[in-house]
Amino acid sequence: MAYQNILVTREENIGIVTFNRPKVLNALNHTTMEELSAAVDELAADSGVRCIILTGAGERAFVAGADINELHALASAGAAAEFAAWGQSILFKIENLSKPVIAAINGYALGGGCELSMACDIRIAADSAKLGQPEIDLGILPGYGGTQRLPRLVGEGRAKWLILSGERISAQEALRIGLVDFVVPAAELLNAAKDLARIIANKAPLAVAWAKRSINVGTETDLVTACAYEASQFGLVCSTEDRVEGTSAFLEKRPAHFKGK
Ligand code: CO8
Repeated sequence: MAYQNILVTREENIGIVTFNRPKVLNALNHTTMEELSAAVDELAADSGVRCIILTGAGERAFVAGADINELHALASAGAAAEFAAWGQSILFKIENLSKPVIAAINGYALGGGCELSMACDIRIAADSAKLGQPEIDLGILPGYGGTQRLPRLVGEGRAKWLILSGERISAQEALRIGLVDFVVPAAELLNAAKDLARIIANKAPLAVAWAKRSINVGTETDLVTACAYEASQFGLVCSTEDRVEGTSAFLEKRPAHFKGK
């Protein structure tokens, strides 16, 4: 598919999606969301891709939010609710993808941009990045899962602080409260994301996919049920050729060659 608002590239076994509307700080309009959804499908179906990075073009923004022109033009409560639910379904697709997704936050990650990063598995931020949920300043509230994922990540009080005040925080503050996982110098961001993606991409793909699923399912349920689910996934992963390869390689003191089988 030809994309207008994003770039989709591949490096070794890593897929990179770059939001590419730098003039509007990579704001997410309807077309960009449609393209993001298509790119995720494309990279999911590509067996050569084992890990995905999302980032923004230019030095200023990862994604500065949903496109406010489109929010301004929303005609009815029903249309707005539907628009939000549709966007949420794309973020769920990222969250539930069998391949890990890393957000490389190179600048502003505001509103829908912060929400998008929270649907990713791991967030690495440039030291110059700014994050926040400033929807309150527009007379609205987060609609791409921010009221739900933010408290799960940083706790209810901090989520209420950020969502009710609209305050934008530094990458260091985001690290302190657990909104991002790593902060690196801006010039090193993409390489840091690629280094991590490469490490993950060379692990056993089914073990990676099912470990991700076990964490996702488990963190949304009680501990006993979650551990039972983990045991079922452990059983499943032990039926793979990669389990035989990984354990044999260790015992034979050689590198493992995983096939995703
Ligand atoms: N939408 C559309 N255009 C934008 C956006 C945006 N979110 N953000 C920036 N732009 C545009 C600006 O209008 C400006 O355009 P122009 O050059 O034509 O005037 C250009 O990008 C550059 O921006 P600024 O001149 O404002 O740059 P500054 O450095 O002065 O400020 C900021 C940078 C602080 C990032 C500022 O642009 C800003 O506050 N942007 C808006 C951030 C925001 O409020 N984001 C949340 C949007 S709401 C949202 O994401 C809801 C998600 C859920 C929706 C669910 C239903 C669809």
